[in-house]
Amino acid sequence: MKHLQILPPSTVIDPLNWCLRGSDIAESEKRMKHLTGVFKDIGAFEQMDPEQLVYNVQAHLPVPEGTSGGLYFGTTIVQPGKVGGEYFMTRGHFHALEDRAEYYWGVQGEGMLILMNRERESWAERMFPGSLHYIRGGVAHRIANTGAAALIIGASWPSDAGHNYDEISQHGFSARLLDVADSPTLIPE
Ligand code: PAN
Ligand code: ZN
Repeated sequence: MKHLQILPPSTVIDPLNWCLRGSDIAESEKRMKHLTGVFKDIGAFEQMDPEQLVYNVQAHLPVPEGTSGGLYFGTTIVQPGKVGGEYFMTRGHFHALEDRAEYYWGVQGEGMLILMNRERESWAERMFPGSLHYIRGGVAHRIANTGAAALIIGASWPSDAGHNYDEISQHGFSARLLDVADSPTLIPE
């Protein structure tokens, strides 16, 4: 049917804010009320507005979840802010299939990609417009917004990677990114 046709793309990315429009797009948002247990300072967390938006994700999912050989693409926007001294950040996860890797890259704003391997060693990479990050399989990943404006990042991951959130929600990362004297610093748990 498509033979010799010239077609518009089924999905487009807005070059200004990297929002996706078109087909096969899933959207999710995480407000403070969805992030119980994520931040260290429970007292500060309880003072936050539960409706405060922390981050949202748009993902282009052109094949069913679990398809081997397929790829997904997503944009994550993390709002600026802190809970106590801890920057707004994503929940973070290992991939369910341990050897599945992922690319992240910085689009707008300033942030940090926080990584932890299976030996529970944690480190971080600075994110800024144009920064590129290859996340190996078996490495848990989350992003934190260390700037004053929204942090926008792009990501692409295999459609059979899956997400293992349980392990991070039970054991956390081995370090947290805190503002220490106006400087993002990894503090061991
Ligand atoms: C990203 C993340 C996204 C939100 O698309 O899913 O940044 O973070 P959490 O999923 O940890 O809440 C990705 O890493 N996909 O594999
Ligand atoms: Zn991932």
